[in-house]
Amino acid sequence: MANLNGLQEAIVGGKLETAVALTNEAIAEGCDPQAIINDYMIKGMEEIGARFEAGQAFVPNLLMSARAMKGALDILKPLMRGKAAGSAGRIVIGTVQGDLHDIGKNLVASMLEGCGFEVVNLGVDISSERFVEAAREHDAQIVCMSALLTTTMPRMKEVIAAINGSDLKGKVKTMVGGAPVNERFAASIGADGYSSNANNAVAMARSLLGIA
Ligand code: B12
Repeated sequence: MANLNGLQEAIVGGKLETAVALTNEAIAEGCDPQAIINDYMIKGMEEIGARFEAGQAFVPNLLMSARAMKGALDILKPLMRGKAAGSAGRIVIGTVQGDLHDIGKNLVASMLEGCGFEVVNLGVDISSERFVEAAREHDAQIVCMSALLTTTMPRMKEVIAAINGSDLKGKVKTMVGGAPVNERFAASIGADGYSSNANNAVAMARSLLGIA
C-alpha cells in the first residue's frame, strides 16, 4: 500500500529522495495526484511552516522541505489534467515584488495549464511594471498574483493600481491568492477574484471569463 504518510513526513523532513520514491510508488499504485498533493504534501508544508513559527525549525529546514515538495510535484504536475476545452484563455501569473515563495503559485499555474489555459509564468519578485508589460505583451485576459508574506501583500494593490492606470484598465481581470490572502483582503484591494487553492483557482478563472 502507498505510504502517503511517509511522503508527508519526507516533505516535513526535507528528504528529497524519499519523497520522490514514495510519490513514484503512489502513482504506480494508482493514487489520485490531486489527493496526494492536497491531503499529504500541502499538509507537510503546513507542518514545517508551523514548526518554523514555533521556533522548532529554521530557514534551511524550509528550503529542504521546499526542495522535497518540488521534486514530488515535478512528478505529479504532468498528471494533473482537468477538463481541458481548447484554449480557455491567456493568463499571466507571478509572485509579487519582494516575495520569493513560488510553490503554491506554480501549483496554480500547473492546474490552470492542465485545464486548458495558456499560462505565462513570470516567476518570483515581479514588479507592478513587469506584470503590466507582460499582460500587454501576451494579451492576457487575467493577471494572477501570489503573495506568501504579510509584508508583500500590499504589492498586489499596487499591481491592480498599475493595471487600472494603464491602457489595460477594464480589459484585464485580476486574481489573487497565497496563504495570508483572503476574500476580504482581495475585495478591499479591488481584485476581481480570489481563491484559497489551486482547484478553485481554475473555477474562479473560468467564471471571470464567463466560461461554463
Ligand atoms: C517553503 C517556505 C519558504 C521557502 C520558499 C521556497 C519556495 N521556492 O517557494 C523559503 C525558505 C525560501 C522561505 C523564505 C522565507 N519565508 Co517562508 N515559508 C515557506 C512555507 C513553509 C511553505 C510555503 C508553501 O510552499 N506552502 C505550500 C503551498 C502549496 O501553499 P501556498 O503557497 O499557500 O499556495 C496555495 C494557496 O495559497 C493558493 N495560492 C497561492 N498563490 C496563489 C495565487 C493565486 C492567483 C491564487 C488564486 C491562489 C494561490 O493555491 C496554492 C495551492 O493550493 C510557509 C508556511 C506556510 N504554511 O505557508 C513559510 C512562510 C510563508 N514563510 C515565512 C517567512 C517569515 C519567510 C522568510 C521571511 C524567512 C526568513 N527569515 O528569511 C523568508 C522570506 C523570503 C522572501 N523574500 O520571500 C512566514 C511568513 C509570515 C508572514 N506572516 O508573513 C511563513 C508563513 C512561515 C511561518 N509560519 O512563519 N519560505
